[in-house]
Amino acid sequence: MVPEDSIPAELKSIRSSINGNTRITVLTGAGISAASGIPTFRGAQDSLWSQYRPEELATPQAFYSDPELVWRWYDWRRGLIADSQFNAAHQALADLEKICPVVIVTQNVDGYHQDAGSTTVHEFHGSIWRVRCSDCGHERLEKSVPLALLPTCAGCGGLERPGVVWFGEGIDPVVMRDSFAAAGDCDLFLVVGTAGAVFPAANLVDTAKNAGAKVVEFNLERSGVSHLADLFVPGSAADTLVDLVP
Ligand code: BJW
Ligand code: ZN
Repeated sequence: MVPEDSIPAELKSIRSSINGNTRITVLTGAGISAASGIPTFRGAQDSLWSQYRPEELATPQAFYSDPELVWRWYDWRRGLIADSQFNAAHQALADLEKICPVVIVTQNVDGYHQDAGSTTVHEFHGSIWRVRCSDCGHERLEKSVPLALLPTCAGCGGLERPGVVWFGEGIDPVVMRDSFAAAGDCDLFLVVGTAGAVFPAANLVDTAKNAGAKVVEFNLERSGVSHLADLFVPGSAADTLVDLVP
């Protein structure tokens, strides 16, 4: 939280306009969990992908050519997420829900929005806590860390994979439909901690903008979708998002 007199006037004005009838949709990305100590994908120093090339890890091709490498990466990330927790930015979004309807579309797989108490969360890129059989498609929740390498399906013995969406894979059609519906039917659209570089998630911002929503972005730096924002709020989301809550 920043001192009241240093909150931008435009942000204060949006805050005071929020009431029980305001419909808010939020798109979040890795930056919202950065203050929890979870590395972002494309950030500078501690980016996950400054250590690993994305195409080595987050594609079906990578998984089928070296499932152990990919599982080790996911197991490492599951450990980081399990050892940390949601932060003030996730909390602020959960708090907003006490005032008005809030739909969260998250590209993150960590589950922190639900942990913070948000009730309507569309996991656009899946969840790191689900595993899915790559042969029969059976999905289950698996919270244990570390996982035995390599996990196999109790039903058919097939190799299990993380329940996430990799490059070249489609978004779950129901999640896709509900997310775009929420973007196209809101008064205020918040974009929090995403580089806006991965599609179709980034298209949610265009959808909201074209439907007439006010778009407010919270990020350390400008992103691929900043040109669509009516207001850009610089800084860590854990510090700035709380200033939006009435
Ligand atoms: C802070 C902060 C702080 C830091 N406070 N801010 C159109 C054009 C071009 C290409 C495509 C296109 N449509 C589709 C594509 C291809 C592709 C794509 O987008 N490629 C791009 C690289 C160009 N998309 C796909 O392949 C998608 N699938 C698809 O389109 O399928 C079509 C199809 C249809 C039917 C059948 C079959 C196929 C799928 C994309 C899946 C992405 N998956 C990943 C991995 C998920 C699982 C996992 O977590 O391991 O999703 S990749 C990775 O990127 C992850 C993230 O969710 C996603 C977005 O990253 P995000 O959240 O933006 O993080 P960063 O690190 O990039 O940015 C962090 C931001 O936070 C920065 O801006 C910082 O400044 C900021 N920040 N600290 C506030 N404290
Ligand atoms: Zn199976």
